Amino acid sequence: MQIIFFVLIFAAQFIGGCNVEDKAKTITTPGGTNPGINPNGLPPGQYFQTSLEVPNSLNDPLLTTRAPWTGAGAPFNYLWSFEQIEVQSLFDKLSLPTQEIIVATIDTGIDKDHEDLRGRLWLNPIEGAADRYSNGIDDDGNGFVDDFIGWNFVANMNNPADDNGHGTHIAGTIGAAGNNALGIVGIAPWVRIMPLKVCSSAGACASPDIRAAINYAVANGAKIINISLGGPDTGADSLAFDASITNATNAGVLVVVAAGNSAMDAKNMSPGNATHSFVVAAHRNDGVYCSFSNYGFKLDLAAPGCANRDGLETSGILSLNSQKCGALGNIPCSTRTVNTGSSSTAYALKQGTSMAAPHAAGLAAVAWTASPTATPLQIRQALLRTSQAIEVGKKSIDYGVGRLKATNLITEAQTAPGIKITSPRYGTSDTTHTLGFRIETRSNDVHWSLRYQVAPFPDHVDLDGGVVIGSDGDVTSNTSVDLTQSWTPPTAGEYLIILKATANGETYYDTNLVTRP
Ligand SMILES: [Ca+2]
Ligand SMILES: [Ca+2]
Ligand SMILES: [Ca+2]
Repeated sequence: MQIIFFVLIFAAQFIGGCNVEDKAKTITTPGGTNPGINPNGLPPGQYFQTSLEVPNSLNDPLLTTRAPWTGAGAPFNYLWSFEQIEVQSLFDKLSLPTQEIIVATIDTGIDKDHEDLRGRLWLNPIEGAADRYSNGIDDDGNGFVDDFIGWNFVANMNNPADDNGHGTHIAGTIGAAGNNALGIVGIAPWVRIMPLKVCSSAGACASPDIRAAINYAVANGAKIINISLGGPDTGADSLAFDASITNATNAGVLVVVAAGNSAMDAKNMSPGNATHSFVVAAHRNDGVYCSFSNYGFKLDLAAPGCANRDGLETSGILSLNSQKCGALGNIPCSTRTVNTGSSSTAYALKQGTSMAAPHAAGLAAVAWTASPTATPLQIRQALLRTSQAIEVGKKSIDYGVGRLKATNLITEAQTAPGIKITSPRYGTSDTTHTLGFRIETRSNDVHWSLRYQVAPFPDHVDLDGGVVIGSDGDVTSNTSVDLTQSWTPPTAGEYLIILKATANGETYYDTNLVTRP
């Protein structure tokens, strides 16, 4: 089996890095010995609070502080990204669904004892029992022994300790506790985080581990998976990711993937280039795209990922810092970089598309809170529709459909149909293409059309322009259909395919790119 190593795609030191190594690694079968959670450590109850609510007020101190930019010249608050996506105004309009929303973070693990994550972790309903989380028995028969809060696929144990810091940062952006008078607030602070560790302390992540983690998340109830890592497209391995992420989507899970920090076309980065990956680029606090962010029409949208307004290079995304080192997370870190200007080592600034993706994953959780029965394609469309277009009606090569915003998310989550071009894979080259697409209607009929625009493309492509490939009558309300359209591009070249759908006077789009040799 070919083993591909991915690297985390966050901080500046990895820009242009994305090294692929093909050295072999032994993947052991889950199960067997369990060197993980110390039975004398915190009991499961410490990770789980039964009383949940959407916080209507927020007393988290870092929400409004401007340190280390205190003084008259302080240009913006620490949590500028939380402010920019305008999610807090929705909190008092939401009530929690009867089934909790679980967000899996496929990353470097988590600092399970972090003060601002206390009570926020997913707890396996069977393995989490006091007499089951450390008994060495796979009580729920899911193939993982004592997996009470997630899994460590690197060390094959039940302790997904974060010996890097990246995963804890991402978990905090999605779901740090709100209104607890500590630290920050996550975008959806009522979700459960399911930490799945696939990356080493050095940030190397093996693709079979990532796919195993995707499968774990789907099998154990996650609704959203955040993947802030990637590597170059490598053919068969990328096809395997395509299958895993399609399976996740068909199982009702939205997979959000960072676009990558290599300033190259995101279509070359796997697993972001998988058909159903929701691909997130990064923009700064002044709205301009981050210079390292990958680009291209595979992008879905852009979200906060860096900041350098007024030359403040330290003004990245503020979130949680893992204070644990060592494979078991049992060694306090004394030297981990903290750049917040605070004496606390519990919080840190990081920048990258890795930090942008969890903003979208968090808003997906908000959308699902507003519409618990929505499908992943409907949630995807809701996020696209409520984003702030760079040019109205156009898709941008640097931002996708625009900047992530929560403004109309509740309405969109409840009304947007799911529409998605499902085949062929992005960038496929062929003389004739069979274009597959899915339409999942809500309470209104959907009328669809397929069109193309031919390269060279402008930086902002008109989604209403182009040449009609086909269109048809209405897809009736409350149905899901998979349709195909055979199409031969007129000449050699690159084509942007646009699926346009109208429902109740509103317009929705999806795009794909194919070539004719
Ligand atoms: Ca188990
Ligand atoms: Ca057990
Ligand atoms: Ca907090």
